Amino acid sequence: MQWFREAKFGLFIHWGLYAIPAGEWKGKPVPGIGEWIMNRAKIPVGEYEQLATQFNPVKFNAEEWVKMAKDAGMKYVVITSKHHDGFAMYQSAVSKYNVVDATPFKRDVVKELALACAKHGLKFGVYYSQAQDWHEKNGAGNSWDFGPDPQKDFDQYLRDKALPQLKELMSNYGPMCLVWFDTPRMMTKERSQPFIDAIHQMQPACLIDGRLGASGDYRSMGDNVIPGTVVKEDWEVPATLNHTWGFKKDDNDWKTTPDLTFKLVDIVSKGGNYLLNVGPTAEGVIPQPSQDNLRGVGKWLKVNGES
Ligand code: FUL
Repeated sequence: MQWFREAKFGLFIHWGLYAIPAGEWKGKPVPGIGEWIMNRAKIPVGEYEQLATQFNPVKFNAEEWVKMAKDAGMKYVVITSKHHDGFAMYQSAVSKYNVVDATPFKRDVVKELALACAKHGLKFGVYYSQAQDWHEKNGAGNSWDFGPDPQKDFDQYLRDKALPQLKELMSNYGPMCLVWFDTPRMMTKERSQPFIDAIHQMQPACLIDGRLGASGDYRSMGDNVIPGTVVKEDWEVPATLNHTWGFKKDDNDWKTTPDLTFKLVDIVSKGGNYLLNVGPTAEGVIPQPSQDNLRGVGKWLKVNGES
């Protein structure tokens, strides 16, 4: 836990195919958070997966992202290796539905970011949606194509996709500081245990967040929720800079540098970590206001001798 307790401030990155529609489907805005567009608009798998053929973020530059995180005073980076839409942002032998095999881009985003973090001295971790996988007939969450969850062979999905993909992530990307699991629907203690075992066996130093399904190494607060009092355990607040995690072109309601700085100090003074999210565009660019506001926090930290 030592590094986590000292880190205090991290960069969360929600990036995937949902950055292409950016909150709009067939000319209509879709309400809600951007990375949920497939679910909110009930987009059939066959249609949604076509987005992969358009994913070509030519402006993606992992080093620039990592440098920005450093400028902000952040100490760790966590990227969506697979969100609920089921699309892997790394090369996976388990499923061809991934950024290297299914897109014209053909570059392993997780690898590039892991290397850039190692080069610049930041810790690196991955988000992995272990339960919801709207691309798979037995994954949780996609009722519009595959019917209600209780009728699915959820264990088949866990066995054949989620666990093997987690093992790939543990094997091929160097030291992971943490795995950020999420929305533990149907994740009983028994179903969570193989994930814990794999991580403990393959990377004993890797932390597990609080949303796997069994108790993790620290507590994950609700999205954007800062507790009012001191919390006894180690904890982290995942939060957005606007109102979405994945990029939405219409969401420009950015939190300001003073607001973010206040929240950081509030969280750190109560003993927690702040994991602040950016949603890069389909071209691979972190929206400029996000960059500016985060760098503003870094400047404050420097002036006040904290970074
Ligand atoms: C939520 C997810 O459903 C959101 O899409 C996002 O990833 C957030 C951090 O966690 O519960």
